Amino acid sequence: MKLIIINGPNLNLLGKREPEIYGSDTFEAIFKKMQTKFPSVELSYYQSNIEGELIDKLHEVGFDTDGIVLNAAAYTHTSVGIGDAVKGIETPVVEVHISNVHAREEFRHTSFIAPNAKGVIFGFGIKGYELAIQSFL
Ligand code: CA2
Repeated sequence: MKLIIINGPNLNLLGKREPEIYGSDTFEAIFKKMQTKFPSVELSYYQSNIEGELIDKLHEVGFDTDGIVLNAAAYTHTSVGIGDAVKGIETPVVEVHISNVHAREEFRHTSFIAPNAKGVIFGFGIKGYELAIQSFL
């Protein structure tokens, strides 16, 4: 099973700032733990702060990967382009958010991805990525 985790803007700062919301582990450390936890999964990881690069990556992997775990971060709430890309590809996408976006500001309650996602996981911290991987297994 081939899965990819795609993280959007500012998630490269995980473990470096705002640990009370996003935890204190870097994504590199989290990713290594997930590789150990799911040895049968060919797991890869991509992060970009640039909307178009995220869209290009969705197009690149969206026809020959078994599943995409997508935390588009702030673009979740703003990007028609990423929403359209998720709609346009074949690979199922599980949308993940570390925080409970529905317990935060109103603008975080909207997602351009959710209508075309297989499912959405939010509010379980970093565990949400593992839950998303499990949902594909
Ligand atoms: O809860 C999530 O996973 C979010 O996708 C995170 C986004 C936020 O805009 C979404 O509404 C919810 C923000 C990611 C910023 O990540 C940081 C990590 C550490 C330090 C600063 C920012």
